[in-house]
Amino acid sequence: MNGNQAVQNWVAEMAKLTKPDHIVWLDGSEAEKNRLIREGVSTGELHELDQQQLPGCYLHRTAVNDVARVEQLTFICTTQKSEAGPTNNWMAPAEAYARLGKIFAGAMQGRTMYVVPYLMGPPGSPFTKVGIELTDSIYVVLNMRIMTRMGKSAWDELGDSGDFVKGLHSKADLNIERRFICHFPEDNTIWSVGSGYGGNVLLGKKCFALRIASYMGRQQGWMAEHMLILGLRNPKGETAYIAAAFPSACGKTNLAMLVPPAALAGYEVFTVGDDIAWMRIGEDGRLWAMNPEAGFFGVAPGTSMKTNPNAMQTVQRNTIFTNVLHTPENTVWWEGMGVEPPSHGIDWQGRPWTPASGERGAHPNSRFTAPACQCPSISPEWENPQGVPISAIVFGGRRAKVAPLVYQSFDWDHGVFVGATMGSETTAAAAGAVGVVRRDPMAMLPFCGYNMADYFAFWLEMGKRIPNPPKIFNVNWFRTDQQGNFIWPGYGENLRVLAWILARCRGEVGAVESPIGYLPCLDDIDTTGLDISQETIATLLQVDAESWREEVEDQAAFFTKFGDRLPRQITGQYQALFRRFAF
Ligand code: OXD
Ligand code: MN
Repeated sequence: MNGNQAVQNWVAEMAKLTKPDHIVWLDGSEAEKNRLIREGVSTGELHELDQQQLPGCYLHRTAVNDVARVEQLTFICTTQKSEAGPTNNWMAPAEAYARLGKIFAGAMQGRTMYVVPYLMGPPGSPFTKVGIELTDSIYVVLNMRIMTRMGKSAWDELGDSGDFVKGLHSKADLNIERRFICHFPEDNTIWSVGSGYGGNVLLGKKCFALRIASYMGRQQGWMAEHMLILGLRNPKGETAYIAAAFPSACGKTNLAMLVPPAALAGYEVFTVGDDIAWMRIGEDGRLWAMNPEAGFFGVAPGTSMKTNPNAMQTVQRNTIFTNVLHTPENTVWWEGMGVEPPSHGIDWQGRPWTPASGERGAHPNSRFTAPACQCPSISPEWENPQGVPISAIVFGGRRAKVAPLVYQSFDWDHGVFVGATMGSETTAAAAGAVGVVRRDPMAMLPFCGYNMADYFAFWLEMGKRIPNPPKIFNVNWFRTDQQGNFIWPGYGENLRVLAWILARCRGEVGAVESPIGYLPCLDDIDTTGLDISQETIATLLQVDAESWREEVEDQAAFFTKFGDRLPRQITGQYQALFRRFAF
């Protein structure tokens, strides 16, 4: 039990609602972890994997109807509907509390309520915020223990203060009809019920560190973004930091942990974060970024020694795997792991599986939860309380056509426009159709806690406030040929593009001006040791006016949603783009 009166009152109130049999206050100790693991294993919530091969690793399966974030059931509950904006689902706070209150009523009967205190950010940092999650799931507790700084350090940071984000979660009956993820940014509160899937229930992550934090950040003058943060050291020994926004399952984790190709000896990449960046203006007038998380909740399929050796090494111990294939050796396997599948196994739905079945062994959105400190490429600066200074902001999407490999915006305002017009082909990270282009401004469409028109305005305002702002770029690793094959090798080779980006930031290379921004000169992307023709590079950098016309029409249709609230600078950017293309 913690002596903080505000915490005690709130926990008592939530317990009165949910009626748990027991309340357990967590301190984050090893003994506590071991006890919870033993309990999770005894109830079947966790399966202990082979402890010789995978020490400290466990497997969990979610309900079959509960394998991804549910955007249609995710709500922003502000007093004014217009505050949530046209891209969020909205419910009035009173209605949401009443509706969810009915589902929460008695939902923890026969269960234990865990009081999980956690920090987003390292202790003692000006960026750091405190959250408390009340949950009836041991799986959630153990994941929160990896993804956040959980336990005593949070109680210490909070002291007597009432300034913490209040999260309430219950699996309830895992019924999709009674599943809601509601955010009350005016009350610093999150209520999530009826799900056991990470993105819906690890409340420090998407719910707090993006939706609630973006709302807080606008009020307090800092930014909460769906961005990885990496450091790149060049052969001269200079390290610069990049923050990059990509929609879910577009390779943020791979990029953050990039291994430089052998041909580019002397470069090194350092991982600061793979999903979320909180950014503030530093005293030196630059933008400084911090990763508020302490672990990675990465997509397993496609992760291999070839695509992401650092992630593979990170998940060899103390990792929770969710919805992957369970092998006869009591280890795990997933599609795209780069090793032969086992002759048989138990699939993500708990059913017997063989490769011949033609079914997937692991769910496409199956995950690993692993401590960031285990990552071989983790940056020595990743827990620096001041964060790291950002030289470049990079936006990117999954686009088979249209977007070139890389281009630079003309200035900050144009960069905001580039971010606001991002589009990407959908993936399995959210429930719904896969492979359809959807507009996803700054990769924040599912995560912005307020009206996105105001979010664009806030970005524009930040540009005025940052004396020495980062340069803004757009990348696309996913361009394909007529047959649908990727024409850029991606993965470690993406370093070649990052190197150009940082050379631009340092004013070391020129560029070609195009209607959409500055493109690299053909020779400025270093292709040493890469088997790629100059024609392919030229195709990758092509800006085809006809496809851009369609693209721009689609963007414009999306923006009509915002009506008069859309900042006039965005409309101005459109007009300028039209003029440059001479459409
Ligand atoms: C994630 C997501 O899990 O974006 O990071 O869905
Ligand atoms: Mn994400």
